[in-house]
Amino acid sequence: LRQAFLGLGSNVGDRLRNLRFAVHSLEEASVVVETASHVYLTEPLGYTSQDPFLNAVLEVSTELAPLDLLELCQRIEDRAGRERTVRWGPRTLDIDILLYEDTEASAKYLTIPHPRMLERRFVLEPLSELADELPDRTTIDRALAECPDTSSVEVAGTLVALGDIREVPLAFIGTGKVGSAMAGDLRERGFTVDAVYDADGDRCTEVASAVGARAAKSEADAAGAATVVFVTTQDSHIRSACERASGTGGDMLLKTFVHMSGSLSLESMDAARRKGALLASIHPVQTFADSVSAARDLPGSTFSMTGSAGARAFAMGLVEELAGRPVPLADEDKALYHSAAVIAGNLTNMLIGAAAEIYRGIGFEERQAVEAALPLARTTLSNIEKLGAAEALTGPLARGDLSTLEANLEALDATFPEAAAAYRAVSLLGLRLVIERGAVDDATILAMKALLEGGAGAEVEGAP
Ligand code: A4P
Ligand code: MG
Repeated sequence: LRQAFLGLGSNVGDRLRNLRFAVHSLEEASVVVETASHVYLTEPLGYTSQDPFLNAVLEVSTELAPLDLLELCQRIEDRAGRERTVRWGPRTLDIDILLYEDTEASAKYLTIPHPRMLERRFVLEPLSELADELPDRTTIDRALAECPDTSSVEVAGTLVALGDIREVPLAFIGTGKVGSAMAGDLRERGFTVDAVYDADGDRCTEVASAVGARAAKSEADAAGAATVVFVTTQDSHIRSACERASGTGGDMLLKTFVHMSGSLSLESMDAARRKGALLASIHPVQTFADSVSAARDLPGSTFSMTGSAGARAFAMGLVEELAGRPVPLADEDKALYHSAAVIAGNLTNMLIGAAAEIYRGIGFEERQAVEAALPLARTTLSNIEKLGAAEALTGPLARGDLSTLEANLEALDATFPEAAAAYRAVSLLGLRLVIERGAVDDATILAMKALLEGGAGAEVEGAP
């Protein structure tokens, strides 16, 4: 795949819609839009008695050769209804090839880099967000400093929406813990929550009045007037909710769909994407037992974000407004990302549960069992925080204590085989930490490994 930068411009009709039409049409043609700059409001250059432009720059990856890419861009311009009347005059959509790999070439129909880009602040400003240098190694910052153009070029918003992020009408489909917490929190921060929808009508009315929004009658009704549609249903309902929300009416080319699932990729909202909507997902790395704690814990959380190019700048802005810490994530890594959260959160819970069950089995009261297990878990966490996982490791594995290890396994095999299996599996993983600590000799590590791999009842010959 080849890397290129495209300059977009529009000053006729619904300018933002035209820029988004370009993004959508490029993606339909298998040009991958990797990143998008902010959208800039710019004073017309050249033929100046025309309306201000919106300009943006896209970084794309493509298999198309330069001339084929040019032809595609011109086809998209034509489909956007551009009429070539006045040179440098008004246009619904202009797509210029600014850079293509490190190419420097001039032919009859195509010059790369774009011949007039250095004289245009409306190209260089957005380009400077995405690229560092030109093929001749001049930095973009340098080109900007030397640019003779003094016309006004101002950030106007993102491809999601222009203007103040707080004035963008939002809708929430699904008002469970995270949806209602998110809607409530955004509303408190001065955002505009236009509508909420929940299949449970009472819940819908209740949350709607709590966040000062309209209680919508259907997914499509909720999405109707919104620019950004949060699909905050259970994961298993995201796909169908999204299909219903984008099924009827409304111009999807002006909407962005956002889900907050930790494990689903953006593909789950494909119904909206096919109609031209931008997609993003944001996911707080946090556990929520109820709505109240969700609202309290959202700010300050780390949020992973994935998104189609046009939606990323907006999603980032949103997380920052929530006082969260955004971490960009590749969409295809979503399942793996989620598995880490399950291991750190849920599996820890399950292991503490197993420990408490063992205590109970040997006569501890329920309360005594929990009181025994929790302080140990807490100290372990704070030691990991202070010393790192390897240095914080204690116990038979850390000491290379084969006989205790063997006694543990034998006792568990006889009374609680599931816990024995978990003990073996987690300890095998933990041998990395033992090796990292470097306090146990290789032979003992091998012997521990054999013991752990042995499974229930396996005979292990002493140390090798
Ligand atoms: N061409 C040569 N090299 C390229 C290239 N790297 N990318 C040829 C794209 N096209 C290239 O372009 C004319 C011919 O340039 C094409 O047929 C192609 O073979 P066009 O898009 O058909 O005509 P145009 O857009 O009217 O002319 P041009 O020269 O592309 O105009 P520009 O340079 O795009 O300027 N002010 C603000 N604030 N913002 C703007 O976006 N745009 C223009 C148009 C004027 N003022 C503006 C803006
Ligand atoms: Mg042009």
